[in-house]
Amino acid sequence: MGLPDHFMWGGASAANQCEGGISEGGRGLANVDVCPAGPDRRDVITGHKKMLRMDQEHRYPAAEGVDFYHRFREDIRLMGEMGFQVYRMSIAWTRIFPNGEEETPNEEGLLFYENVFKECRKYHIRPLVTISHFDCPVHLIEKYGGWRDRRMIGCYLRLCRVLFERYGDYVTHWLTFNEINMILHAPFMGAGLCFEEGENEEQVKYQAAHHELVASALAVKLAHEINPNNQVGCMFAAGSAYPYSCRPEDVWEALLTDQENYFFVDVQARGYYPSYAVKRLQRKGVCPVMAEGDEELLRAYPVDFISFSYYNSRCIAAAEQETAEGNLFKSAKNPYLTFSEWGWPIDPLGLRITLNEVYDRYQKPLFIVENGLGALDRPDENGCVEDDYRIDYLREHIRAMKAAVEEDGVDLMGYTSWAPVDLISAGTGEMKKRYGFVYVDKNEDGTGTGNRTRKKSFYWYQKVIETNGEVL
Ligand code: BGP
Repeated sequence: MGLPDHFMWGGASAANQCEGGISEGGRGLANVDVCPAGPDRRDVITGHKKMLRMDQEHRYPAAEGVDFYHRFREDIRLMGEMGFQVYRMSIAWTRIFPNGEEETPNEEGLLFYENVFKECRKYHIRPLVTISHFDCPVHLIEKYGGWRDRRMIGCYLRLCRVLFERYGDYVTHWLTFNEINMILHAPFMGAGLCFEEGENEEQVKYQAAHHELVASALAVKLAHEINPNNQVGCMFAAGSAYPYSCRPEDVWEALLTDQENYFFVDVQARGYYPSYAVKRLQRKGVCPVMAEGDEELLRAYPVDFISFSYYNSRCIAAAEQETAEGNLFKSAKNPYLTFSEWGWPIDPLGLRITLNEVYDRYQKPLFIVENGLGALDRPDENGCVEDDYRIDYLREHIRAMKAAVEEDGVDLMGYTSWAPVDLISAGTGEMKKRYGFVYVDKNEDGTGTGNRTRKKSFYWYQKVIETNGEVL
């Protein structure tokens, strides 16, 4: 019993939420840079408010992030101290191709990530690289309208080729798109989509999704061609949909919600559009236009493994119910659960349920690449953060994960919690919604020293890793 020896422990972050330095090193402007903090954020990330430049009235938290761009050595040293075996991170596309379609990549950007990988190597930390974590050059949004245009596939593959060729010595594990199903809920973040008045949004989203799915399959092909040791995974925002009651109508609605999310993985892992999706897209008149050969490509290059984020389960009712928040979208309030300070359900058993469901469905190795608690941390007079609430959350989720592996036989490659060092929230743009084992002295208005301090959970997680999950 116990987790396998090769199980990988670590943490996960995203370039736009931690790096900052957006006008350094020749970097170009990206969609995530122009997502402001505050009340307009929601409309911007959903594509309903077009804002492709920064203005004076808003604050743009990605501009500074938590300064990983300058402090990565310190941050990776802290990860090393916790015993990380894997660090999931993402590449800022515009550091490599500032406008997305230059002939040659930007050497300064390439060097930055090379240095990051070298630093990881010092501590025997293996990078797991998300090629696009809510990331799209603004130039490509202006020119092509983001992923609604098929030409995005070529731009993305140009990035992939450079990454696979340049970093072959450092990286063998890749994820094509972060939370690919979020294109339905945050289409500007997920695909650089801004909607025009009166257009059929669903059609645009599924067309863009199709392009990302083809790009993902072609990335798998390319990764394997360049280095047969490369392993490429998909990544989706998971969390099983529970029926609000045993009323068949509730069960049916829950099934539809699950299918909406599994659709993406069905294509990436099984290699074809599932029949339920074909029928539904046809009925709604929103079938994506496919090019000749797309279906063959999808079939020929499924992913090697499946990764996902899990923060909460969802609860679905056919009739109107009180709602609860959750990772980027709301669902009915589950009366049996407690909730985080941001109103997200807390459901550790839901992780075991999700792991079983996903493994049953695909029979491919899984990787939990995000899980954690966004909470307000209050340092005491000595600057210490006693984050027992975070430890409790993680402990229960890791227990549930272990049960799925040890008792249910789920094949799980590893676990990377979100996020080792505090960073900017994707959903709200807030700094005060913290996930880290390491506290960053930075306030909501951007003030603070940026200094890093170990929280109580830092030492707890260190022990968890040291004992391969035996001491929780
Ligand atoms: C996922 C994203 C992450 C991350 C996380 C937590 O959707 O992949 O980028 O931020 O959720 O969400 P939030 O930052 O909104 O609390």
